[in-house]
Amino acid sequence: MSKFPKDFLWGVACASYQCEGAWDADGKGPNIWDDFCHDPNAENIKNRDTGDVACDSYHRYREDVALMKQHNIKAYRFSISWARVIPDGDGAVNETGLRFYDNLVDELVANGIEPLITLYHWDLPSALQDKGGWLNREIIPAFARYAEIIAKRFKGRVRCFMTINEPQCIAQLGYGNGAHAPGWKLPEEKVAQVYHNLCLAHSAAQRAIKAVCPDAQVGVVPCGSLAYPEKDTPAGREAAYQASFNLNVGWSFNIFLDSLILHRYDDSASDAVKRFAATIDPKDWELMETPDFLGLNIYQGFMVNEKGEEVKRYPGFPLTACKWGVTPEVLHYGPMNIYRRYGLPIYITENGLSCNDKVYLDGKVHDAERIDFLHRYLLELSKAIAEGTPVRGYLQWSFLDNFEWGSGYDERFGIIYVDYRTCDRIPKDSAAWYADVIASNGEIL
Ligand code: GBH
Repeated sequence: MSKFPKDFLWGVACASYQCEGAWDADGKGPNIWDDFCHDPNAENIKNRDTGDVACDSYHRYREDVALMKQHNIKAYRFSISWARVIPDGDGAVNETGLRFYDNLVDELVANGIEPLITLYHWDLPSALQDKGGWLNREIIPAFARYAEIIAKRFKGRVRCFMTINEPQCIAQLGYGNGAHAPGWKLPEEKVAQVYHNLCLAHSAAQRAIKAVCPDAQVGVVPCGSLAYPEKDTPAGREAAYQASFNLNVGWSFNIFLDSLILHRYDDSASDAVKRFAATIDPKDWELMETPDFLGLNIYQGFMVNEKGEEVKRYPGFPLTACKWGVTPEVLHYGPMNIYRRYGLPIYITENGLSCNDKVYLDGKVHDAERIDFLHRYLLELSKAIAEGTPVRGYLQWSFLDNFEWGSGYDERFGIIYVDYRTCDRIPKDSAAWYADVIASNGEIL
């Protein structure tokens, strides 16, 4: 018997700024990542890399979809560049930009690949940032209008919409420590305001999409740290659950999801967050929309003992190229614990790793490390499913090597290698392996 349900959605993911290129083509407006990368006064990105060309997916999407089809991919999660569709964020629609996504969706559907749309994967139109970006509540109606425009256009062709990718990164990296665009460094209470506005924006967008497409599934895609137990005992599991939802660990899923779904910040919140929470207009809680599903981006977790204390990694612990821990257990306990807390169906919307991939003497890209990583993580995910967690799909990050934000092109997460000198694509060994996993619905694992 397969370890995965029979209609399990096997796919891949990517995001507009990271792969499209064509940064100023066909009427697209500037966005905060264009500005952040082009900033003449600061080296915000490794090697001053930019997404100007990236993988040139804007022009090569047909080739990409053909490659997906060749590899049995059933679903493609991509994001829409808001400024390509509405150059200033809340004004006129750029029909040419919208047509690019039309063509992409048609190409996917024609090839039997389900399109999953993310509305916002970090590339805010610059004109909206000039008005305060996610710190200003005026962004909420602008985001809802954008969602409505997209829903109208893709009604009947797209079943699954995701509003916001990783509110945690937007708030903490964009507005907290400034590592990501727009590069703002604000005090914690302001960052809490950003989180709150993101919850309200998700909710307004969800309502807008549902009004147009009542049958659509609308989700949101948070991230954060998740714990897994040192020992698989009841006490160990409980400790991992508690440690995963401590608001004070820095990166937490629940700083966003508790307020969105449970309408509260619990006692583990920092004083600054508590001060902000006390200022929330109680009517705001009534505006929060529970998503139909949660998209989880999960890369690594941390181990805790039965007392809930973090267990330090041993010397020489397995790491990926960008030094993230290889902790497959997080795909077992992570989704289980998120389900226990929120009770919503789950898609793993991102999981994968960067490797120091290169073209070998034989012209191929041998990424045994990626195959081993994905194999281990998928086996652990199957345990969560066996224990009753409703995981509907798994989207590997990423299909193509692409622009990895502050790390530029130094990190390669793809199952397809991209030679950035030519934008040529070379499927890595992991792509063939993943094709076999999909063809067998995970049976070969
Ligand atoms: C995602 O970000 C992005 O959505 C995607 O665009 C990006 O290319 C991809 O991942 C690869 O980086 O993991 O416990 O240390 C993930 C960014 C999420 C990394 C939170 C750090 C901190 C918690 N991050 N994470 S933990």
